[in-house]
Amino acid sequence: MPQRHPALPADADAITEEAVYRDRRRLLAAFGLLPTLGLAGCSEAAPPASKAVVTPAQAKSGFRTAEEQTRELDATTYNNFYEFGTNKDDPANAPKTLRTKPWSVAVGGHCARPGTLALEDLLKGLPPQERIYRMRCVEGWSMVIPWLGVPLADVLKRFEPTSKAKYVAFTSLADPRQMPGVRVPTLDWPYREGLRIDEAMHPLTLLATGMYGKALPQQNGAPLRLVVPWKYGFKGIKSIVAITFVERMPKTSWNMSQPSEYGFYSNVNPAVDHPRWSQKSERRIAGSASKLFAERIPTRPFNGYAEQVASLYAGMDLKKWF
Ligand SMILES: Nc1nc2c(c(=O)[nH]1)N[C@H]1C(S)=C(S)[C@@H](COP(=O)(O)O)O[C@H]1N2
Ligand SMILES: [Mo]
Repeated sequence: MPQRHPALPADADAITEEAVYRDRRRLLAAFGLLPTLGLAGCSEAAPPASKAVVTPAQAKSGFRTAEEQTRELDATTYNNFYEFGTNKDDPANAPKTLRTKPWSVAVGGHCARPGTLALEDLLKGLPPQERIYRMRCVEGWSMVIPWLGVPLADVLKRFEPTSKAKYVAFTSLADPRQMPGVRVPTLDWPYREGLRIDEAMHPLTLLATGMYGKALPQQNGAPLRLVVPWKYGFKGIKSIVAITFVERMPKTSWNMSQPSEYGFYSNVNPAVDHPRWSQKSERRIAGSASKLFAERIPTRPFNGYAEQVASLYAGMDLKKWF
């Protein structure tokens, strides 16, 4: 177990991150066996519709950061991908059983052109762009990762969503033959995530196919995963097989598992503590700082992307819509 680093601020004393992580797993053991618990996860009321405006220049200023990057070795060996086990090194150590070729994605719901497409066709004509984003896990650690991918908006527009498409729901593969963790009811499989349509269409929202100049490794969500840099890492659903335009706020896995602890929005917010730990600071795993020696730094609203995304939430009480 890592020792508490001397650079820890006082507010981090309440609970060590290792304890947070063990606690998250213990809760899963207690509640994950009850798949119907998810009922409380869907919010009934509709949030205010946003009138967000983000200029191309504003958006672009978030596409990269000069902050020290996380070493590829750390980003590919310290993972959360419960379909391959709940220990941080389980996903990297798992046999390479995920068959990513061929891979197809079913796109449907409220759109004029639904269809199931081979991954190559889904991304046809959209060259991968590099985005260097901060990623902040709800557990209190963060990384800076160079992704390769395409703006989710460019993909979604091809399906011509209708005015009923208020949200976008995403589903991961859940095949016990390819993903050993799916044989264990740690979550109500398949892993599910969702975004409001304007969040999905935001220029920062990336459908990633690679990282560090290469294709995504299995443990990071090959062959296709979501990256939403202003939200907690669990919104970045991996190994996506379905994208659905829906009218109502979709169910999302961590919210289904623990509705009082993980909201639908899950915007990074140092002012809203997790019920069991502070979110004011984070352990930055970057540069020479490995997972064992990373120092804590302050967590920023919207993970430092407030200039680009705060307008999406104008008029919303971010304590209520957490
Ligand atoms: N399908 C699926 N997607 C997932 C997860 C998961 O367990 N299953 N974990 C999430 C969490 S909690 C985080 S922090 C990120 C971690 O991404 P990384 O391992 O590539 O850093 O993936 C997210 N996407
Ligand atoms: Mo996470």
